[in-house]
Amino acid sequence: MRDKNARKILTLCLVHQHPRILLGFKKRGFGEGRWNGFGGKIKKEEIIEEAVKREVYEEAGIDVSNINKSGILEFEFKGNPEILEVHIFRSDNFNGQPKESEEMKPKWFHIKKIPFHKMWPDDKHWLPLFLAGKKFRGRFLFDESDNILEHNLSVVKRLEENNRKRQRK
Ligand code: 6OG
Repeated sequence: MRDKNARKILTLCLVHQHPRILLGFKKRGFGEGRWNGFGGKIKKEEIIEEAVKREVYEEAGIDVSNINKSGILEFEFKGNPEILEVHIFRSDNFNGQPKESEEMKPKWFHIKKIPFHKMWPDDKHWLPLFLAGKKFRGRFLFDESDNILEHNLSVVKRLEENNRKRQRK
């Protein structure tokens, strides 16, 4: 057994068309006021790739066809037993025009001008690996003010999935 903590599986997708990347400004909910990729929870009837595509469509109004998993990160907040397991995907093409939704305001950024100071603090650690086309796994522990207390991050050849049953909300 890995752990007894509650685990929430989430998706996060970034469209990377070198040298630009599409981010969304989160207007409400968890991560409000930060730039991030697009994503969220997986519905009961969905496989993870379906959830990735649905979330990108709902939040940015575009269809991503080609998606590849880049990383799996675990996030924990001190004093909270819940583990967020975020599956990060890349896409290099899409159909449609990015448009603002109730949740996100999409915008292209040159990869040299990524607004790290207005993003989750973990992003500056793994986004360079993502942009370099690497696959990675890691874990971040945050305090109550979203500062990183501990972290580890490694490049992996393959992203093996765990066998355990996914716990869904
Ligand atoms: P909803 O709750 O809106 O989905 N997410 C994180 N992304 C980054 N870069 N760092 C974190 O560190 C994150 N925690 C969660 C996953 C939340 C969205 O935010 C991502 C989802 O795409 C703590 O349904």
